[in-house]
Amino acid sequence: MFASSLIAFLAAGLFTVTGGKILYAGVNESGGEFGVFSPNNTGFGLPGRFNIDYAFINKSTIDIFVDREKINFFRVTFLMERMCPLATGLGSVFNETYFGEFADAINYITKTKRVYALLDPHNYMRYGDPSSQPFSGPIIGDTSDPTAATTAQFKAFWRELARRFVNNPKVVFGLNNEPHTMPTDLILANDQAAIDGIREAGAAQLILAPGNGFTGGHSWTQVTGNGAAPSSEFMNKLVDPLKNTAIDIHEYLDIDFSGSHAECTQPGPSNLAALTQWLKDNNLKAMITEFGGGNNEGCFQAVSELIQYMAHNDVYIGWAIWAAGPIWGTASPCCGADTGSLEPGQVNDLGGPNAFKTVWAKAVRPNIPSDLKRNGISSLS
Ligand SMILES: *[C@@H]1O[C@H](CO)[C@@H](O)[C@H](O)[C@H]1NC(C)=O
Ligand SMILES: *[C@@H]1O[C@H](CO)[C@@H](O)[C@H](O)[C@H]1NC(C)=O
Ligand SMILES: *[C@@H]1O[C@H](CO)[C@@H](O)[C@H](O)[C@H]1NC(C)=O
Ligand SMILES: CC(=O)N[C@H]1CO[C@H](CO)[C@@H](O)[C@@H]1O
Repeated sequence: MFASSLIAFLAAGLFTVTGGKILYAGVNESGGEFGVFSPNNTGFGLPGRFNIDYAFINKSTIDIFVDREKINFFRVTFLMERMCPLATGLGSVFNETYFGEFADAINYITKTKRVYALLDPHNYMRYGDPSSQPFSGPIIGDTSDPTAATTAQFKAFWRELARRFVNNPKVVFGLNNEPHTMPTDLILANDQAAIDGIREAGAAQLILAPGNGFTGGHSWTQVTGNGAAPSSEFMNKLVDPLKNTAIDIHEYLDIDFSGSHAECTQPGPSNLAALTQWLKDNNLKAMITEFGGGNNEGCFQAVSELIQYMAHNDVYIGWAIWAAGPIWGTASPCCGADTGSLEPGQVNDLGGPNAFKTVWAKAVRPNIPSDLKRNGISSLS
């Protein structure tokens, strides 16, 4: 970054640094985006059937997480093609049925249980064809693709979604899940448009902004897919008039950072060192909203180390492990068939205890802070 833009950035100031600690700790609630995976079959699973193809939460397991495990944060996934049907396109026209189902889940978490919920459009910064996520669908804002939704549409979508939650202080806005293989300056433009839309709606809650390369922490300062510039060169240029935006990071601990292998061979702390320094240098904070490990001692240790690393570095304000959620069926969410989901009461792919009884019990539960934020608007402090 040039000195002049550095000064401009410091003047704009994304937010002020306060005493650091983990404010939010919890789990992903996956399922609202399910039922569309069908390679080369555009539109498959749309709109989908509630509680058959997709579902957001099981209220009983939310009770378990909040009442017994004492977490205060859930990342709730949904699919933009369901929220904004293809017929009307990305923007402010929602499918009210789908929105109502989603809002019911968010309201249960935030109003009945009185903890925080991160709204997660699980779309990889793409809209139009989720049939082979993460790679299918036109990239939002790609002006060379006439079928792509525009950055302005993305802004209109976020303005409308934020407007609907403007009076709910326990909501957090996650701009998009895992952008990748696209120009990093376009991610910046889309993130900035969304921030502008949310603030125009009058919503003051915390925003989480992703970078490139599946928003991976280990590669934050590196070139990622198709030669895209490092996230570190762009994501410090975001401007939030309310200074309530943090960086959204994903970090798996297996060999290729995908969360698809049982062994944890990538050390979180050293892989995150460059990101951590960048956050400090730029006065930024981050949350790690996806990470995970398999059902084995090496991963229990690696997951513990990652959570403790965040607790000891005050640029990190929260985390959510991947993933609980009601309708996994035989799809293993993370880290090998013997791991399974974190949904209490379910079994792993082999019929054995799932990750709630293994990974959560061994590596997460002992590391849940006892002083998590319980009241007030979602914010950086
Ligand atoms: C989908 O289409 C691509 C490109 O035409 C092709 O390479 C691939 O084999 C197809 N996949 C399936 C499952 O048909
Ligand atoms: C809206 O969503 C509901 C629930 O998934 C679905 O039944 C309905 O067909 C959808 N409508 C449109 C226009 O997509
Ligand atoms: C919801 O979770 C509870 C507690 O684990 C379980 O008993 C119940 O079967 C679940 N319901 C559904 C529909 O998955
Ligand atoms: C490891 C893993 O499953 N991570 C994922 C988060 O969200 C979707 C699932 O809906 C995956 O495709 C991501 O990569």
